[in-house]
Amino acid sequence: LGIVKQRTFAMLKPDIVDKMGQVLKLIIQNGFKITKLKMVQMTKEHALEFYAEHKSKPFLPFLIEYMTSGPVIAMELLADNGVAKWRELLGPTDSEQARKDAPGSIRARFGIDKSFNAAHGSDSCTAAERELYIFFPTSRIAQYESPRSTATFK
Ligand code: DGI
Repeated sequence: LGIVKQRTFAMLKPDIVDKMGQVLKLIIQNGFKITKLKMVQMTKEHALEFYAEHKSKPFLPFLIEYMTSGPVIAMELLADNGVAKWRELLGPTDSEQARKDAPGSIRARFGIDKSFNAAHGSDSCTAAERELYIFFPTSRIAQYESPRSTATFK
């Protein structure tokens, strides 16, 4: 049923925070509105909650250590078909694969491999709501809406 404005959760992982200018420019050039943004240092508990679906994976301890190694940039992005559109701009999980299959993607350009892959994106609207709520819990009471965006949030 047509194209719908969607919000999604995006995050720049600790090792690319120093390149945030380049990445934010790319995000804006690709038609996203950045409707929320903050830099935050995740605690171990915070990271474990965020990656709860991976709790039995062998790489979880490594992932938690990486994600808590420095501050991240957490964002709410808004665009037509925003969830899928952001996953597309991100590229495949493994940055080495991304350089083969999606050379213009963020993971191809800024990531290293499947462990250090530059950025995160929600894989569904349900995941986006859960993840946005972890990073922007006050949005439930403040209902912030970007003054530049009159679109209906889905
Ligand atoms: O949704 P994605 O971030 O693309 O991928 P995911 O939900 O399957 O995995 C979450 C993160 O966990 C991913 O961004 C990087 C890390 N990861 C996933 N698979 C592997 C991995 N890390 C290592 N070291 N090995 C993996 O196979």
